[in-house]
Amino acid sequence: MQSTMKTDTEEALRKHEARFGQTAQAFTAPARVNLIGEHTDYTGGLVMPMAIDFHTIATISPRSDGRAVFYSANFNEERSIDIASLSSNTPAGHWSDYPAGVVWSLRQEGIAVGGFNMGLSGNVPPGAGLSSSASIEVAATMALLALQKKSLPLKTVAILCRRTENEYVGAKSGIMDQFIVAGGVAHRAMMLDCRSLEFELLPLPEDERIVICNSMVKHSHASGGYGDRSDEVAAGQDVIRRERGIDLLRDATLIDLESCRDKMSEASFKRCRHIITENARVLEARKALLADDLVRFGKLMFEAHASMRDDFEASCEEVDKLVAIAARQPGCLGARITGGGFGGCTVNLVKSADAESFVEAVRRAYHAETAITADCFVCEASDGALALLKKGLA
Ligand code: GAF
Repeated sequence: MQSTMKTDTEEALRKHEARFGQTAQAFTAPARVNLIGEHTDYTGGLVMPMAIDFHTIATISPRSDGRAVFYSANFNEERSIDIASLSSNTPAGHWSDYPAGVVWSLRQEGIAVGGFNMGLSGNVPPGAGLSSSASIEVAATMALLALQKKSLPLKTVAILCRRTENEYVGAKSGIMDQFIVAGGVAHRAMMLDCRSLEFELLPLPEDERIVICNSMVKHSHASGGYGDRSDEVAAGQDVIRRERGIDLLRDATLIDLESCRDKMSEASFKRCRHIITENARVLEARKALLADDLVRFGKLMFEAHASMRDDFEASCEEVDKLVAIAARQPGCLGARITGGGFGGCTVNLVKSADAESFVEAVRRAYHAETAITADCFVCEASDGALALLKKGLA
């Protein structure tokens, strides 16, 4: 979809000029898919996402009245905010909370932002578990930094966008999405250590493709199960810290967890078991990728799905159906739910030669079972916002 990025950017710049009567600069951020390592990021664990070829475009031009005016082409809606009055308790439960939260978060970082007009547009499906919110946050950050003639390193960009999400929007997410959307590299997956923020770029296989299937069941992180799960994990982690002196679940074993079983709820026990086994799967998946053992990698994806479904209880009937359908298709090596859960997408590892027929077969079978038409795409690992900017493609 990168081929549409240039035309979409030109269109976004034209619309900005028509709406605000000013020429603008444009900045782009991709979406992401997580290959393996779900709900491990906010416990300082391991994840393996890649940036993908969907995009959000933020166009920006200055204004002199100290106001932030946001226009969403997707919603055809405008919102105007007095920048001086922004505080962490002003979110409105609206799409504009994400870019407004970035202005607030930049201020926490010591970067004061003057008035501006910002246009937002893009093709990241919202509520699908592909990080539409991180994509908006990172695109808005790049635009606002450019307006202030500043740049920040990857870690700082990711941290300030996560702060937007946690402290302004009010979603308890980890740092994976913001990090990969800002720091992704074309043709590579990234294994990110969410404790140290050190990362390793990993080659993707040549004979297999990553296919995303959208169950079309929408989720929201600011409400619902995500927050409950993170509370259940935190409660379990507190017990392990107290009882075993182990700070983070990534350093705990299943034996450590078992020894604390009667001191935590059954829910916390199962959530922690998912996190401990999932961190181990990420390490195994890295080894498999480096050894070009995609059969092993796919098996780990199926196991990760079962753990999200049974221990983390963050899947749903439709997504489970998508995974089961995928598993029956020729050339499918692995399939699992991706992202926060409770709906959204599956990520599938499919032999290149079977990828197109896989898409058709999954759509057909899913529709037959649920009467829902799934969006399915064969996707590419893309550059993150910083690499796009560096290459002059933002
Ligand atoms: C969402 C969150 F935003 C991420 O931080 C991560 O926790 C993910 O769900 C689950 O792995 O995308």
